[in-house]
Amino acid sequence: MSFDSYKSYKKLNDFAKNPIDLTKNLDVKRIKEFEISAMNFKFLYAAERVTNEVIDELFSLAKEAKAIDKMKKMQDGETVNAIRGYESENRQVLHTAMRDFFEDKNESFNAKNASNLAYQEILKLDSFLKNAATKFDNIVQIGIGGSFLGPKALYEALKKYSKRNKKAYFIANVDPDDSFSILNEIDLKKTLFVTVSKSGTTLETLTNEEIVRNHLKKHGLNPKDHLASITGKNSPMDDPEKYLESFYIWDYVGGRYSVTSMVGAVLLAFTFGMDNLKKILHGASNMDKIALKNSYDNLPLFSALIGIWNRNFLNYSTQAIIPYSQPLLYFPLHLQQLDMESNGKSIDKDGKFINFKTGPIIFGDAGTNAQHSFYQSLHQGTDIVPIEFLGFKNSQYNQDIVVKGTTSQQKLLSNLFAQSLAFSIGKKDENPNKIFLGNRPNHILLTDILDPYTMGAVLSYYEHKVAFQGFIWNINSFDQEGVQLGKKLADKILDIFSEKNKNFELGQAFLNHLNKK
Ligand code: G6Q
Repeated sequence: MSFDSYKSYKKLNDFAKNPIDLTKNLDVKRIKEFEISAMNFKFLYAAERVTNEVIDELFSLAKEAKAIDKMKKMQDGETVNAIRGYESENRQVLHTAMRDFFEDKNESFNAKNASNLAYQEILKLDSFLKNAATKFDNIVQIGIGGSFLGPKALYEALKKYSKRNKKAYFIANVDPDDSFSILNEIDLKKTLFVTVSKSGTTLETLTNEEIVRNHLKKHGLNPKDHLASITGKNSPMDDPEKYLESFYIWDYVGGRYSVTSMVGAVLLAFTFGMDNLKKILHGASNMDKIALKNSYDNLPLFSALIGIWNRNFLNYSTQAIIPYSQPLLYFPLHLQQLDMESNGKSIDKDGKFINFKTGPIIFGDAGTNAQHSFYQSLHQGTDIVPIEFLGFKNSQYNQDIVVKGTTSQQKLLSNLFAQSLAFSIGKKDENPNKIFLGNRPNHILLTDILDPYTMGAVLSYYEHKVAFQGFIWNINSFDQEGVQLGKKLADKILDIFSEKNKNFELGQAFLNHLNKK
């Protein structure tokens, strides 16, 4: 059944004609009541344009769409990455199996899973790092898209937890300035390179690996002693002649969902240690379990429903994600891929074009910095942009000073809360230039501190939020034909560069610009 033919769809549309006016109704009582919590998180949604009736109806919508059943089927390994009746990837979606090693509260790995393929890779990584950690100080991950953005975001987020002298770098873009800026900086003798490509065929990644191999040789080093690969079993990169070790991923782990597989695990364990990797996996796994709960404290489902309310009923086309946390600077970029590549779709799971909106445009930056750039538009622009704020009660380094009566951490959080209120309540003024209309919806995901466990949980929260929205819209959130097209087009135009196909007139027209004086 289509999303827009659910009974709740009609009711929600009626509610949306007259949503609650936050400029009049946001008070202390509402702030206290409009909160759910799970694990170590609070989700504060008083500043969203919802009432209890709207929330109840959104949950009815989720029920009609069988959202939790679908989540369970996904985690149980049903083939949910498919379009019925058409050629499609036709795969299971099992990123949750990459971290399903824990009993609820027990941090140690569960031995009964010892036959699990993912678990075997963890053991392989453990023994590989015992040796690699003594030889290398740096790790350079060569990979792009899903093989880059998530691991980069988590590395930056958790740098504070780095082992002494261990540093990570990333080469993603085929722009030679990306690779050489790093190669010129690092001590090659002390560097482990890991090439990450699930397909083992991505142009940018293979080119950058060649640059690295060439550079190592030029400096008298044997590439084989410095390179490992993370790839699909039997891919062109699964080759013991060329790599110290190959770690495996499987086609049931999508690129943008692969951070907790070996795609992220090798670099994160190298820099932060196996213990911290396990904490990341544990946090993610516990959030996976929350996503199966049939109750309002199913955090990812709640967030997905708020997103659907804003997107489909209040008709907002964008979504800003603003962590008030400098270490999370790169996280919105990962979320942009996760959300937009998963839910930027126009057909349903039966291949029919749909008549409603799907995934919004996602963007973000760290607060308070964002306040000094695009917030102007968010406060007074003609488009309303719903915002998800992330806040942490404590800073990571636990170093701070009191200036004019408050710590920097207090200043950071006060700004977050003040902005949330300003967006929703607005401000009246005689001067039209100083009027803030308010009713700009937002919510806050609040927790204690950005540590490895919490980071894993936040990562999983977003993975499931995106999946829930896809389940409710009945679209396939797990393929990416739009990205595949780019890969094919690049190959075609490269044929012109290599002069195999001089007749490709349009491409040639572009290339002519290179030769013009
Ligand atoms: C992610 C996408 C895409 C992919 C890259 C790299 O979900 O499919 O971003 O991760 O194109 O692909 P490889 O890992 O195969 O090199």
